[in-house]
Amino acid sequence: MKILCSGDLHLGRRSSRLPDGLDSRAHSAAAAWTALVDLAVEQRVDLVALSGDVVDKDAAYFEAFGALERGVAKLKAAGIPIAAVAGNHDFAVLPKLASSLGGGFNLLGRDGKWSGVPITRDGKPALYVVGWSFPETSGGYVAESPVRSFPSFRAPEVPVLGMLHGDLDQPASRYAPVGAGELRAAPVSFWLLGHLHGPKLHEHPGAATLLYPGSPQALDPGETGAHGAWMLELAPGRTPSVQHLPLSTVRYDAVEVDVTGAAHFDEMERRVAEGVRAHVQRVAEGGCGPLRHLSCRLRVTGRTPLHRQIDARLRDRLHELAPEHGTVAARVEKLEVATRPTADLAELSRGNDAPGILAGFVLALDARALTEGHERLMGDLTARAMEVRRARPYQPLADPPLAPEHLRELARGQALLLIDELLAQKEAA
Ligand SMILES: [Mn+2]
Repeated sequence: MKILCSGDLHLGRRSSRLPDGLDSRAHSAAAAWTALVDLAVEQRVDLVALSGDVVDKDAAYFEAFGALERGVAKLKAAGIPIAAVAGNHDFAVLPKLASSLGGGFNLLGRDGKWSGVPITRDGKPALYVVGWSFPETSGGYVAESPVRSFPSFRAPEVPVLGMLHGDLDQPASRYAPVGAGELRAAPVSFWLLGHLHGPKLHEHPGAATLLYPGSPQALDPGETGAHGAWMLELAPGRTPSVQHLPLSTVRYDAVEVDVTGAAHFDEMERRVAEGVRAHVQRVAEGGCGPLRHLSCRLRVTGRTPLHRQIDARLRDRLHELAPEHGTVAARVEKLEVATRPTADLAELSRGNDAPGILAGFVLALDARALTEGHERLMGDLTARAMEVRRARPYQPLADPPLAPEHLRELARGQALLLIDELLAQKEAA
């Protein structure tokens, strides 16, 4: 049995925070659903399974329902049935739609009551699908685990696919909290879950796999990484196999670039450009399907004397940073500068303020020329370090004793951190 799995489509929504000039309809949940349907027909799957939040709560009516209707009609014409459950977004609308979509669209678990449907292949039963939906009257909130009311039934000879929209291992959640343990105790071969927009696969030896397929179209910068659908193959007596198939035209990623040591703007900009370019290349060459737009949240880190000017300088030029690789174009959607200054210790040590005194201490440590005051400080520090070591929780770590070399490194590191902190406070003031 080949089953194309998806969920959290949120039909009616489009990928957010794209640059001006991109056709947002091409980057919509509806467009990804259309691509998913084409894939199902092309791959001659036996079932399309949708784990809830198929339609967004605030959906654009015609975009969502028009696309759903056309996709379902195309699947039906190809003889491919659909199994779906309702989530906390479409608890009210999906049951109504299911009635108008007619046979072939199987909404399971209406009114929060588990129900199942046999799926045949070549006229013979080949799979049993069992599912639970958010009740129409729930308002999108269910505080108890639906698995408590899981029916006791004699496991059929064929594999069983379980479907449910809910929050895994979050007992306090109001969105149908379920435990991995209770799911795996049920006579189900594979669980298709919904609610998380990022894909998540939970495999456990000798027990059912749990899969959050994630939205087929990435919709928000918080939903990083590859998005698509999953091809599941189930056969009696065989371990289920799943494969991620990229479908999203948009991908959101966090990209970090370290500019430590960059002494000139040219060098800093070269490193940033190189970091983003290398990321696009990695993604584009990693098998990214129909991906067109890579939206990056750029974080610049490291120690550099340019520290204070980087933000203004980069922000001005970010629009010029638009590397492409193959069919994928990248843009920086957001910039975070988390660099630190390279403190000039000799310069600092001329001052009589706290950073100056700390800088003098670090220089004295490096030169192994401690003043009397420094010696006293090291003495205090050693005593404090020994006290911490003797504390009960650290007993197992208390051997070997602290070497002077180690203490010096500890003092040096802490002094540098403190200098950074003090300078940052001065800057912010
Ligand atoms: Mn949800």
